[in-house]
Amino acid sequence: MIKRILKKYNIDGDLISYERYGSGNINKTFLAVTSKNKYLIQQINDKVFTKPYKLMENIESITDYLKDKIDENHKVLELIKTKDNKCLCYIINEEGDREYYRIYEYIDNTISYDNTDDRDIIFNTGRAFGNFLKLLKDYDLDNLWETIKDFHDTYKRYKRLLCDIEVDRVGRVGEVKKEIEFIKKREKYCSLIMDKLKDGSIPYRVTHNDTKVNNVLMDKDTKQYVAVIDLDTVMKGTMLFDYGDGIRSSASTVSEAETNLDRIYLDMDLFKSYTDGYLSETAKYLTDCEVSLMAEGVHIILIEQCIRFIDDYINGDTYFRIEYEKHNLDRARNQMKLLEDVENHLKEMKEYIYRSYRKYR
Ligand code: ADP
Ligand code: GN1
Ligand code: MG
Repeated sequence: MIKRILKKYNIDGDLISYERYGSGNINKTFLAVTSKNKYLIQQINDKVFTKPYKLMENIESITDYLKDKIDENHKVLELIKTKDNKCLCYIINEEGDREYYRIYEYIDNTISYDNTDDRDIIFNTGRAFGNFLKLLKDYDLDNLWETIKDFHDTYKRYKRLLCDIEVDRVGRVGEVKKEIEFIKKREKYCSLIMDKLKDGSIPYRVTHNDTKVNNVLMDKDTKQYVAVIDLDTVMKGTMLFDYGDGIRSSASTVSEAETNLDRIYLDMDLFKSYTDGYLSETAKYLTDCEVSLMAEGVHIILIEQCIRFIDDYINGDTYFRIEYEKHNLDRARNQMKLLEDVENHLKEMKEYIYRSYRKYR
């Protein structure tokens, strides 16, 4: 299969080996080694990204734009073209369905972390996503397709969860009553940020929308960031969710895979490092209202993540890749524990955000 795909692309050398790669929850990723180079092959999850050609138009346009802006120490994802000069190909699988594939140049000597307690790495992760926002600040917002509709509309996701609870498609609702109550208690927060976007209190920007710590490639030796990756969700949005999701995944004491709830906390040192990294790149461009809501960005993206994992569990695991039956339930419980700890630190977080903002603006 990998050979069939490679044949369609302008590839250097002959295939020597390939293996599944990375720990992304959505796409299927392979590292292929040829006699001359290394390539990152991805099967696009077309249940999640239902318009793969439009998705690739976004990525092509964003990467072209960034190439002219990036400094010599950093890299932009490099798409490999097919023999007929496209960024995407498909093959027909044994069931007669299309499978969509793209290929990136493999960025060597890098690593992506699912979790780390190294403050320098987290500072640099914040810088990477902050720099990404900064480089795209003049990019035309309306030049991007919406690759997943209402991706960070937390309230719509909440309403969808309520519907899915009613339907109880696979009979799991009875098992997660406690978790559902936990989420329902937080309904009032769900629409806060979208309302501010819609009434113009905060600006739409070109945002990454999936600022997980493992969506940055770090240099293995220097701990500097090399490239921001996973550009499938780059769309018009708010920086509050980019910052929030960055803290959610970078400043937890453990990864999303942790099932021992006693080990899950917000690490305030990592929180400070990420915040400093992010604001060192962005403080000069943010509005007062955005800065005033950054802690809420963390709070609300965590509520959203709890909603998404529980909803997927209730629906029979149709969205996130799972490795075992209760994986989504465990992920939801992990995020709930982190959310409670964030709620206990909101005041302290806000104070630090302002301190860091004053330092960098
Ligand atoms: P997903 O959408 O499934 O999260 P990603 O695009 O994030 O997929 O890729 C999964 C993993 O593959 C990343 O976390 C990273 O470790 C690795 N990766 C992705 N692109 C590259 C690349 N161009 N060079 C090196 N590693 C990469
Ligand atoms: C997915 O693709 P990946 O693993 O970087 C998801 C994010 C979630 C994250 C939770 C397109 O990210 O939104 O926050 O899992 N990406 C998409 O781990 O839904
Ligand atoms: Mg990813």
